Amino acid sequence: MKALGLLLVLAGCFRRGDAQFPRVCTSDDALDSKECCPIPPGFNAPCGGPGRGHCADTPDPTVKDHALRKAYNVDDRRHWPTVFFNRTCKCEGNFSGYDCTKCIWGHRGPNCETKKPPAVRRNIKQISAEEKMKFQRYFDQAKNTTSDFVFALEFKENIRGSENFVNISVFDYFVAAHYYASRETTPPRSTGICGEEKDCFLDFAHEGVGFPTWHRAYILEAERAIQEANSDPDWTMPYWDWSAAENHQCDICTNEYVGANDENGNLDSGSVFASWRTICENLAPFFNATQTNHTKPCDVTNPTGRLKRNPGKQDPVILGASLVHLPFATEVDFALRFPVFDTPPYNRTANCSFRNLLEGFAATDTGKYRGTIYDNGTRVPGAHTLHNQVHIYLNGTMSAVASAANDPTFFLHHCNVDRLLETWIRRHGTPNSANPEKGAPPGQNRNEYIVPFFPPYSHAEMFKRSTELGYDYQKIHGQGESDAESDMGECSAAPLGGVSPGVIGMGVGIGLGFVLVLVAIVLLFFWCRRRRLNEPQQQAADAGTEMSVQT
Ligand SMILES: *[C@@H]1O[C@H](CO)[C@@H](O)[C@H](O)[C@H]1NC(C)=O
Ligand SMILES: *[C@@H]1O[C@H](CO)[C@@H](O)[C@H](O)[C@H]1NC(C)=O
Ligand SMILES: *[C@@H]1O[C@H](CO)[C@@H](O)[C@H](O)[C@H]1NC(C)=O
Ligand SMILES: *[C@@H]1O[C@H](CO)[C@@H](O)[C@H](O)[C@H]1NC(C)=O
Ligand SMILES: *[C@@H]1O[C@H](CO)[C@@H](O)[C@H](O)[C@H]1NC(C)=O
Ligand SMILES: *[C@@H]1O[C@H](CO)[C@@H](O)[C@H](O)[C@H]1NC(C)=O
Ligand SMILES: *[C@@H]1O[C@H](CO)[C@@H](O)[C@H](O)[C@H]1NC(C)=O
Ligand SMILES: *[C@@H]1O[C@H](CO)[C@@H](O)[C@H](O)[C@H]1NC(C)=O
Ligand SMILES: *[C@@H]1O[C@H](CO)[C@@H](O)[C@H](O)[C@H]1NC(C)=O
Ligand SMILES: *[C@@H]1O[C@H](CO)[C@@H](O)[C@H](O)[C@H]1NC(C)=O
Ligand SMILES: [Cu+2]
Repeated sequence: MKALGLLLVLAGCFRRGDAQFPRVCTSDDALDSKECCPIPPGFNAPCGGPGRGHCADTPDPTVKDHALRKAYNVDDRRHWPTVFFNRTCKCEGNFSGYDCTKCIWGHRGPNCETKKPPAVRRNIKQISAEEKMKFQRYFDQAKNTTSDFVFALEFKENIRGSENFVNISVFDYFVAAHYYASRETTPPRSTGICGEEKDCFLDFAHEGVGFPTWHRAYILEAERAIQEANSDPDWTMPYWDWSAAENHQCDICTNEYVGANDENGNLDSGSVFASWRTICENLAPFFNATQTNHTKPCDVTNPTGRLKRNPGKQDPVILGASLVHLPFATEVDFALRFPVFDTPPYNRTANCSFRNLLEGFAATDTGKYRGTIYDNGTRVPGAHTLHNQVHIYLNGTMSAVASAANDPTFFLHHCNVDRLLETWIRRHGTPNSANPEKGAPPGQNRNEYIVPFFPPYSHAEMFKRSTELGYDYQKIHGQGESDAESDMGECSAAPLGGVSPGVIGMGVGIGLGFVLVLVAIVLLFFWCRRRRLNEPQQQAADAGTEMSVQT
């Protein structure tokens, strides 16, 4: 029963929804006309007028190959954001934002004409005491500042007007946005559309090729929102390099950083974050109660709990022995060696994919997807590596997709995940082929819009060197260190032909190339043998753990 409870809790449980838009666009008129083209303060034309922006039909880059997913056809997030608004501001020059009063990433100045030097995101373990306090104070301020965006308390079909939207804090906007992108579908199950779990599983942010770019956009938006809430445009999000954590345990789980905790997982009263309330967190049983019969989205006005964290206390029998410590640097090295960004079918089952290794559904010894299996009657947990492992290891608010972003640790963690994406980009480049034009889960193809940001922009716009987006990292991961290695697990043979110079290393002689080919042949031999031995064994997926890690 306890085990079942765990699985259910980890299942991310229910993913109800809501929607967010600028307060000025949620008037009855704007909602009716589906037009969000505000006149900015101090201007007299929508979107600022000539030279700044004008109102235009919102393009719809949606790839129409989701027909098999019944839920997609009725989901509020389909063809984002056109279910809500089909005319939005088209900004000119370097202007950006829902009313064209902001600048595109990395630009500043009254006309956004200046490209600013990249802002450097720093290792939180290496910033000054003053900077650490600033991190806490700035987050706390964001939690206490009302956002320009409001959230809906109803699904689209029930939204009648402005009265259905409520205020939300700058921080909670991000909690709700993460929840919104990854929740299950909008239609109440009572409509019968969501007969089965698979019909309703629609995650625009995880379990797919869009995972790194989705979270890149998210951290950029959050960084900017925290800067604005604190009137400090030069502040940068710090990152937590968990692969370098002392003893592979949470070295930022102290009051100096994100807060210490007691043996029950409650935050220490000395932490700034101990008083925080969480939203959109409801660990009700999966498929039951509200899940089966939800008629309203997450109530963002109703804080339900407090932050929980109990690092390393996750049950190793159920989830795997590695879940009691943080990922190793050698596992990060392994993932970064993969020159292919992602492989079909671009979801959690992808093999030999950098993205799936980084996200954490592929094993960091074989490079292959591994779900839960039953080996001669014994349950063997699936792979929960790198990003996923950090979430589960923390054993609390961070361990379920629904609630994860309530914890400030989420932002430090994802800033580091973004740093690893950046490391990959600097080693392997940004070929268009890295992000597929079609074939990815809904909303995760390269030109599709990143749900639920508004005004909309695509994954492709995030797949660039970070310096083009106006930021950099104090240090990218282990430059040079892993180049000498060639181990790619069971994937060594396949992508060898396409290996980029960075992987083999510049100046590698013909001799080393020859050795690599030999190694690949030997590995291929053992891999084939192993596969044959494994074939007769049952490979059943365990629904509970399959769902456990998608933050
Ligand atoms: C946008 O939505 C409005 C209101 O539903 C509708 O009348 C109009 O035809 C739509 N425009 C486009 C381009 O889809
Ligand atoms: C936009 O920014 C670039 C620098 O990145 C600058 O060269 C260009 O002049 C700017 N464009 C406008 C219209 O201000
Ligand atoms: C911020 O905190 C003050 C004092 O605790 C409180 O009165 C106020 O309502 C808070 N504002 C928001 C937007 O949460
Ligand atoms: C929501 O916030 C705005 C801006 O701070 C404020 O004008 C408005 O009164 C708030 N609405 C409610 C219902 O609190
Ligand atoms: C889910 O609901 C069914 C029917 O109401 C009930 O029998 C079952 O015990 C519930 N499961 C959980 C885990 O609460
Ligand atoms: C579904 O929820 C609504 C509103 O909470 C409630 O009135 C109704 O009785 C529920 N239906 C079932 C079958 O539980
Ligand atoms: C934390 O770990 C305990 C013990 O392993 C487990 O029962 C519990 O469900 C976990 N909680 C979360 C939220 O991961
Ligand atoms: C992954 O994609 C394949 C091909 O579209 C599909 O058959 C499979 O069900 C997907 N797996 C998951 C877990 O979504
Ligand atoms: C991934 O690799 C496993 C083991 O080699 C294989 O069984 C599976 O079919 C592969 N999955 C895909 C999507 O290629
Ligand atoms: C499977 O498990 C049974 C019972 O534990 C054992 O007797 C048998 O040798 C095992 N078979 C293999 C192939 O490991
Ligand atoms: Cu996430």
